[in-house]
Amino acid sequence: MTANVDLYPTRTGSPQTMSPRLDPVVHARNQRRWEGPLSEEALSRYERDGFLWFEGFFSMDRVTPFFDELKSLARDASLMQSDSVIADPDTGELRSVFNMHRISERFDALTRDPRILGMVRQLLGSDVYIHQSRINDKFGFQGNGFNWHSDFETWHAEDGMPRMRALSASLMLTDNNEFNGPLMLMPGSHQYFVPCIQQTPEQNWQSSLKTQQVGVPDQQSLQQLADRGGIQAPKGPAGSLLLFECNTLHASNKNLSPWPRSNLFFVYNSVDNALEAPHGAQAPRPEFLATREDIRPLDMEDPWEARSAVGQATAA
Ligand code: 6CS
Ligand code: FE
Repeated sequence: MTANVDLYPTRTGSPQTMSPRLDPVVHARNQRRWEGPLSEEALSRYERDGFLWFEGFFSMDRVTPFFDELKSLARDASLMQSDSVIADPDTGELRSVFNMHRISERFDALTRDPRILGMVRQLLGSDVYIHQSRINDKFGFQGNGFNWHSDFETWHAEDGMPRMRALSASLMLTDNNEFNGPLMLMPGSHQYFVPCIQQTPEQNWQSSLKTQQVGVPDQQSLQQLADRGGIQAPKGPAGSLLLFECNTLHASNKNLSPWPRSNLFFVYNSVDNALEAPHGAQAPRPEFLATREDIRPLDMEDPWEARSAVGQATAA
C-alpha cells in the first residue's frame, strides 16, 4: 500500500456518512504462526462485539503493587509537572499518567505477560509494540468521564495510524461497578468507521486528554449504532481485564460514587501498522502519547509468578 493513502478520512470540516471498516477484526485466522490461547468461540465473539472481558483475570496480589506504584509516582514532583501527567479539569487531582511502560518496569513486564501478549498477537496477527500506555484514575465523588469516541479515529487523525490493526488492554485496579463510572462500549460499533466533522485544533492533545470535544461522533450515528448493538459496561473485581478493538466506540460517566475507579491501559499496535504523518492534524503528537521511536517487537516476559517464585527460591 503506498504510504499515507487516507482510507479513513475524518475531521475534514464537512459531514460524511459512516462506512464499513476496510480492515479485518481478527487479522491472521488459521495462520499457525499466530495461533494463541483464544478459542474459535472467543475469536468470533471479539469479531462480533469488538471486545473481550475476562473477569478476575489476575489475582489481587498481582494488582496491588500497581496501586503502591501509583502512590509513589504521585510523590514524584518532577513527574507530576511533566506533560505526560494529566490533571482532572475540575479538581486538579491526578487523572492520567501516560507512558507508564517506559516509567515503570512492573508496567513494562505486564505489557509482555505471555497470558496477554499471546492473545494480542493472535488477534493482530503479527508482532506488536506499545503505541501508548496510561494509568487512569477516577477518584470517588468526582473523576470526569469521557465522551463517546473511537480511539482509532483519534490515532488515525492525530497520530497517523494507517489501519485498524491495534487494540487496547485495560486492567482494572479497582472494582468496576455500575456506580463508579465503568467503561461503556457499543458492541458491534467497531465494524463501522464514523468520520467526525470538526477539524483538529493545533496542540489539541493539551485539552483533549482532559475533555475530548474533537473526534466525538455525531449523535445520529451514535444513536444508530447504539440501537443496533446496545451498550455494555463490563463490571467485575479488581484484576479483571478488558481487551477492546481500536475502533470500538466507548465512553465513561463521571464517578459520583464514593469509590475510586482506576485502571491501566496499554495499547498494542501491529509492527506492520507503524505511524505515518497525521491524517487529520497539522503536527504529530508527542512521543509519550504515540510511539514513533525505537519500535521493536515485544518479547514475552517470564510469567510473573514463575519469575517471582524463582526470586523467592533464591532468596530463601
Ligand atoms: O487521545 C488519545 O490517544 C486518548 N484519548 C482517549 C479519550 N482515549 C484513547 C487515548 O487514551
Ligand atoms: Fe478512548
